[in-house]
Amino acid sequence: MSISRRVFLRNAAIASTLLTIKNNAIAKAAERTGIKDFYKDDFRIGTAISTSTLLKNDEHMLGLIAREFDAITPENCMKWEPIRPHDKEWDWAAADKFVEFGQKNNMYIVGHNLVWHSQVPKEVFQNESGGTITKDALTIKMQDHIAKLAGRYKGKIHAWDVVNEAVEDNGSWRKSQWYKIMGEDFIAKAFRMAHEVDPTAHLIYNDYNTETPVKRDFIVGMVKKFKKQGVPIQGVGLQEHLSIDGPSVGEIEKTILALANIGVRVHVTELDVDVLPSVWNLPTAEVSTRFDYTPERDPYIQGLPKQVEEKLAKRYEDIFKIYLKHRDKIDRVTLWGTTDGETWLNDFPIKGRTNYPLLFDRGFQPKSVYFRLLDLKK
Ligand code: 9MR
Repeated sequence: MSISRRVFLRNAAIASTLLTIKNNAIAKAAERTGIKDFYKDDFRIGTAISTSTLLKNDEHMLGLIAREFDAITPENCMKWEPIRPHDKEWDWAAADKFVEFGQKNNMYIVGHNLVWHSQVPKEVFQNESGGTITKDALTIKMQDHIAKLAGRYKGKIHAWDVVNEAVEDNGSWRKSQWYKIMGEDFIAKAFRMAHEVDPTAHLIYNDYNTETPVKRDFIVGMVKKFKKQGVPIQGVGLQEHLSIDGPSVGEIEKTILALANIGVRVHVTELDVDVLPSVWNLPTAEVSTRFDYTPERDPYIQGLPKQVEEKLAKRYEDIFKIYLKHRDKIDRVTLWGTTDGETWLNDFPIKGRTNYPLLFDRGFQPKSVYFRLLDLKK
């Protein structure tokens, strides 16, 4: 049994009694009851919370999250479609619970997200007769949305993913409805609006495949231009939906360095490591992509073989070594979910597979990868 696993088990058993013995060295070690505590001098460790966890008030999951993480992101409940299915219809239930939970546990609360091409009702882009809305009218809608959403949680949300995924993998603008109707300055406008509504929130541009050189260069160029124009952007989110085989940590490092170099903070916003056979060469997080299910594409239904588990642990270790090396540039490392049972990767890009991308297993127990990450901080 590794030292970290022993420390973990011992901590779970004796933390409560030892916490009172403040100056005792053993008590100090036992205070580190979750991975967040092991990394507290480096960066925050976060997770995404699902809508069902919030609405069901899933105490098992919420207890685990409170013990292990000190930053939270709503996996879906603040996106346009779920929170505002129709123009005048808002559903605040899950989002309010999310913010309350974060406040109660003193967490760094991330809002996700204000402007995205996905999970947005198509009527947002239509006028009353069903035609395409004008640029001015869409600008007003964007303003209204940001004012209501960021305004409701003003002073409570520490960071906003203001714009999500505006850039294609080939290093060009994504031709979203936002882009087509408002032009490329929809991004700068969204940041200015968010800053006006909540001047203390840290504002982030968030994207995936940021390790791809052409995409990285494009994003760096965009942010540099924004900074020059005084657009209030303070951070860039690297989603880090990675695979067990790639991309290389060298490319991840180049992105961290390039962003730090232009004066923005780096946030790892949606980390997970896909262990299943890859069925594509397409962007890893393009949510519209789907493939057919076949048994060969779902090889680990009965459990993850030891050697794959070891490979996963090693992959996480290599990735975290790079984050630690650049801890001065990184504010937060957020996992995209807590347990393997709830990951979006069980259904993407093929529905109904059994994936193992996170730190906790389907029974809510820490996996060997979790202990490997504690070992890095021994
Ligand atoms: O994890 C989210 C999943 O439950 C949703 O069905 C999906 C659809 O939009 O969005 C997932 O989260 C995405 C995140 O909001 C933005 N980056 C990519 C994430 C994975 O698709």
